[in-house]
Amino acid sequence: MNKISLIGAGNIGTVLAYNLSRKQIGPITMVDVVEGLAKGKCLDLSQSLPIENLNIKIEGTTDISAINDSAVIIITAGIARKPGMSRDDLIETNFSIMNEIGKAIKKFSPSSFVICVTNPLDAMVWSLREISGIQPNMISGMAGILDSARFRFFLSQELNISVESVQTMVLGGHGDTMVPLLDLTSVGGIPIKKFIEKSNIKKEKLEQIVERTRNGGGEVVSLMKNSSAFYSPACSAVEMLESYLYDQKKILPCSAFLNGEYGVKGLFVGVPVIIGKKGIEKIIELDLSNQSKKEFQKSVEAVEQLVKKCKKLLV
Ligand code: TXD
Repeated sequence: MNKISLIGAGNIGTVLAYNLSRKQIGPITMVDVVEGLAKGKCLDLSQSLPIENLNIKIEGTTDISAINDSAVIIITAGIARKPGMSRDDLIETNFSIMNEIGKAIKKFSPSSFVICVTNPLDAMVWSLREISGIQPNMISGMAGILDSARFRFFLSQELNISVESVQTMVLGGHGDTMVPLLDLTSVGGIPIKKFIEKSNIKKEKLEQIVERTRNGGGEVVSLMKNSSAFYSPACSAVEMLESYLYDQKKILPCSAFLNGEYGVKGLFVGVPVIIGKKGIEKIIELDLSNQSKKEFQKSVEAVEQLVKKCKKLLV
């Protein structure tokens, strides 16, 4: 059975559990340290099943050993940003949580495909792999799908075209230095540069959309005050889970372990990957423009600084 474990029963974990329960992919186990939180949410969610003639086992607990033998583990455990906080401000608290969870994965579910969502994303997924010992192809961070979706949404709004017709790829670290690739942005298969040439959109407007994408998370936090985004992150993590469990071999922008690709060694950074039944089956190396190469390198350096902090925190 495709047992799915969700570590973290907060905003994103809750949406994940609801989304996955409707798809009836496999039994769901939700774990949270707050007494009664996962248990209560899973009891409530289970009671929604008869209404929609759904039949899936959903259990909540505070006992991390319940993740045993999971097919997929999605980690959202950790603190989220408050207004004025950067993702980097979360590093100490969330590293200690990744330390605890990484040890549990190593002990109870070492063969799972692990999807990390917790911020600062690229440093947290690096820490999880270091501590859990999971093979690099079986662990990834969710960020690029979300950032690309934000870009697609903003551009579709500007052009008054369906989001389904807007494609793009956002690479690099999940932070202010992320790299929306305009060279890979197309609308109905037409390169966005053609839209600029025909004055359907001004270059300056496109650059504003790039900046709005970079600040996409912060914009939501500033509106909601006490929480960060959760619907779009949850849906993004589900796309990674389904590509793995159903061997869909989708090309997705995910934080993946680079071992020389893009000139990077030993870091998790957002790049295009193929996800199938063997996990991260391939890392796709793009020929980046000189401008994108510079931006990507700057983003890698930002990730490197955070990982240096995590290396100091490793016991
Ligand atoms: O694109 C992305 N990757 C980001 C990720 C998009 C949005 C949010 N991003 C980050 O995800 C955010 O900055 C946080 O670090 C995580 C989770 O966000 P969420 O909004 O779900 O946070 P909540 O609502 O605070 O939920 C976190 C839960 C909460 O219930 C805690 O009690 C629980 O995590 N928690 C734990 N569960 C299990 N085990 C441990 N050790 C633990 N510690 C806290």
